[in-house]
Amino acid sequence: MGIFVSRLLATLFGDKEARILVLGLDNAGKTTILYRLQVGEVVSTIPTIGFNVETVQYNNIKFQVWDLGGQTSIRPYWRCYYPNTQAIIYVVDSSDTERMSTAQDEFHAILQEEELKDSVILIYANKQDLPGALDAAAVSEALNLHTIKNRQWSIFKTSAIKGDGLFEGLDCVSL
Ligand SMILES: Nc1nc2c(ncn2[C@@H]2O[C@H](COP(=O)(O)OP(=O)(O)OP(=O)(O)O)[C@@H](O)[C@H]2O)c(=O)[nH]1
Ligand SMILES: [Mg+2]
Repeated sequence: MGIFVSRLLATLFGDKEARILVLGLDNAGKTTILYRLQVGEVVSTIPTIGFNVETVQYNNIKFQVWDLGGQTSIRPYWRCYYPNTQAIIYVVDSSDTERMSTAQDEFHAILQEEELKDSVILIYANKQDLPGALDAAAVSEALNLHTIKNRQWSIFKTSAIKGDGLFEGLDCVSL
């Protein structure tokens, strides 16, 4: 279909699109979340080197969801994906209490990024199904969310394995 025709259809039928980046430390559950959102199933994952991108249709909006690898050596490449991002989903492994301060550092570095200053911030306190997982209040405290000023943000309790809480965040991304 020609680009003109597809734009015309988009205008007529209100076909909105939003670009979402899924960020967070390695092993947080980002890729599992992406495929839970897209195919509704738990897929087996390997650590992501680079990215995965999929389109998720929800609430009449097409979300282009980018899942980036979270290993230390590839975090510097996250910024290549920042332009034109409507929302960040920052995924935390709520059971990984040892790395909460690293998760906090990386999160606040993202908040400082000029290119992301207008992006909606969603925090997914993931792996709520695991014993010992911190609840949303404890993850909020560990990430110092109370220090965020002048930004729209929300935290959600999620379990990518059970499929809990994942779509609630997308409700917050209105265009
Ligand atoms: N129990 C539990 N395990 C989860 C959950 N989400 C993801 N996992 C598991 O955590 C491991 C890592 O998940 P991934 O989705 O590959 O993690 P990632 O954030 O994409 O990691 P990188 O690609 O290395 O950045 C896998 O074994 C998942 O099955 C969850 O909600 N609960
Ligand atoms: Mg991954």
